[in-house]
Amino acid sequence: MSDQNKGKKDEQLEQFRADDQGKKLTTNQGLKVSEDEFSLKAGDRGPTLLEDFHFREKMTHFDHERIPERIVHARGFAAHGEFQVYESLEEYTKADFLTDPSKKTPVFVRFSTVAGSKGSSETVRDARGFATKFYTDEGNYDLVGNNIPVFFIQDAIKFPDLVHALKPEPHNEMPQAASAHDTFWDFVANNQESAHMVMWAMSDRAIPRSFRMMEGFGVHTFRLVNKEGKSHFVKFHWKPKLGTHSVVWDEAQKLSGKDADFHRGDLWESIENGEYPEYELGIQVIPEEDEHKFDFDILDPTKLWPEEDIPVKLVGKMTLNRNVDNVFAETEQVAFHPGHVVPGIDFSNDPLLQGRLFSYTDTQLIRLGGPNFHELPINRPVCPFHNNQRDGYGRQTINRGQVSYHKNSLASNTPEPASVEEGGYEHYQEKVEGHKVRARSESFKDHFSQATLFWNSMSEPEKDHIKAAFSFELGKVGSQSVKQQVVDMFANVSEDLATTVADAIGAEVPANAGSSVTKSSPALSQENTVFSAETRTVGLIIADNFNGSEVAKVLDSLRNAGTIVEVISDKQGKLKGDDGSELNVDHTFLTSESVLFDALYVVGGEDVSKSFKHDAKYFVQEAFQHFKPIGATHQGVNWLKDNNLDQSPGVVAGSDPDSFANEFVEAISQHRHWTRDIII
Ligand code: HDD
Repeated sequence: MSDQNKGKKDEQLEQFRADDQGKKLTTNQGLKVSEDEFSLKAGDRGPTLLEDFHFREKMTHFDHERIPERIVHARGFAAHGEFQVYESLEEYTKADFLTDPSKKTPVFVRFSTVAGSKGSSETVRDARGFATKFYTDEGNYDLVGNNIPVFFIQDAIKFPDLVHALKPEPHNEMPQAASAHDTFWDFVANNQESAHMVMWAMSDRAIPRSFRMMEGFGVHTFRLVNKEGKSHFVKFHWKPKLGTHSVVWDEAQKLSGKDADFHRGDLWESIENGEYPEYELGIQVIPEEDEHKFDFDILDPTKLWPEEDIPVKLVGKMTLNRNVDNVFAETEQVAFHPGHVVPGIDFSNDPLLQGRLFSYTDTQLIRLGGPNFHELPINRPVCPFHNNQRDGYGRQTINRGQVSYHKNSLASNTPEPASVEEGGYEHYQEKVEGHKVRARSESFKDHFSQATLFWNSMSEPEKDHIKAAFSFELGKVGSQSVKQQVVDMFANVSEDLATTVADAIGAEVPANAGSSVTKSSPALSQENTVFSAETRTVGLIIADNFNGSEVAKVLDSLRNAGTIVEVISDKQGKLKGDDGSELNVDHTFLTSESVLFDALYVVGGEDVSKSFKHDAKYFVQEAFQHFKPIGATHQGVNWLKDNNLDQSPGVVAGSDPDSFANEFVEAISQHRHWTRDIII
């Protein structure tokens, strides 16, 4: 890691790092150990002795190595980085990290799936968590978001029900990390506020290509409060520099088997290679006085603010530039909480957010074993903290002095509260009145308009994917009644959607299917995202005796365009070109698969075996089915012709290395070629 990436947080973590390599083995008490293979026995064939403190310590520690996994978001992966605001946002907020453009604030970001267990696959259909801890000079600020801007429910009291329905069913603990089962869809049909988020969950957003290629959203409406005490409502966005891209469902399922670590591997490698993932922070702002000017309630977490109506202002950049040293110590023990705020950021009355403000500390108490989890290195703020909280399991701070209460005279009434001017947090003084009621606001009762807005915003391929996703998921549901209820529900979103899905799953379309909503929001379609060939992986299928000089030219162009080329052949070792040049084989047909690459470049070679041709054909056909760019030169061109693939969109065959490379890079940057004549 270069010095420029060392921030305050890194310096703090350094105090806790340990390197065991080259050291003598000791017990936890520091006693040097002379033997670590054999327990202490009465005779070399006799029973083990209780006296063996080394055995007992080693075994006891091992027996206690596991902690409860997160109830949701158990499967996650994280990285360190930094955030810098472009220009002072003092008009809206007094938060120090958002008003000082010279400040680099250390961050720790954990990405996750929601439903699966800690060891589950990463390319399942699910929302992704996108949780950011900003270690600011005024304390930790956590933006605990998802890659989908809305949520399934409107009130936190329903969260246990949602999660019980989504998780594997309790009688047989199946299916793992999947929503394609009866209880989830039964919940959906009977809790129709979920309609909008379900549309997102059935869309390509729920099968991202990479953590680096997905948006993040704070979901709720929050408040920004400036020095003068003026408040604005705000929604937070993360916009990935590489655009928002997805895999296709068949590919996602195959990836689950071929590489269950596909997303963490991608993040880890890109950081190790210095291709640091970047996201811009965006804010949408609504002045307090405009709260009621919209056709939805801005407190309702099942609603987004269309970007065309309320533009996203890009205000800063986050760069992830350092992998963790130890996944348990950092990624597993990090404790996020939407209630970790700093002066200048405040809450709204969104009833989902309000409930989250209770749940997160509560869950850390069981997961991390007591109230001192803030002392774990990854959770410590980079600014000092002082209060009268004491003791508890695993307490590390040695608080000196006689006094641990407020108010006091023995310590001159310290630690003392700070005034607002001194940086003391003051809750926004919103005027609130009302009867104590258990109720849903009338303004929260439209569950379908924005579900249709989302549908209307999709391109034709995106719509096809959504129809296929519903048909898959409901096709896995056993109860005919649940299937019918879901079709009835989504008939409120689109007749086209309901008709296609009903046909696929043997259900009836209700007579009054369809929606009168015609509005769309182009920003929601992935067709309007950023397209780039940067960091795309290209599998080069090649054999001995290839045309050395021409292939070298193409590889230079591909690398100059920022792609990562990996060599695939039928055996490991080195391949020789006709000019004596050499290529190292990275993968064989046995150890890799087309789903692991964004694009294929097929060169082949003279005299390849029948099995080479067979394996290469399988790779190419699968990549083709997944709409991926395929380039071919030399023998590869004939193989494409033999398989009738050469005339399709996104398939580039060529003989001149320069023009071929340009065309192929352009095809790679398009990500997928949906106009291919393929039935999904
Ligand atoms: Fe949550 C974890 C995001 C609603 C209760 N949530 C968790 C994580 C993310 C989110 C990203 C993982 C953090 C990490 O990586 O450690 N959750 C959301 C979003 C929500 C949301 C964007 C809706 C807008 N969550 C939500 C509700 C509740 C919870 C309504 C309960 C009232 N969430 C939890 C939790 C978790 C959690 C049980 C599990 C592990 C943890 O907190 O630390 O407390």
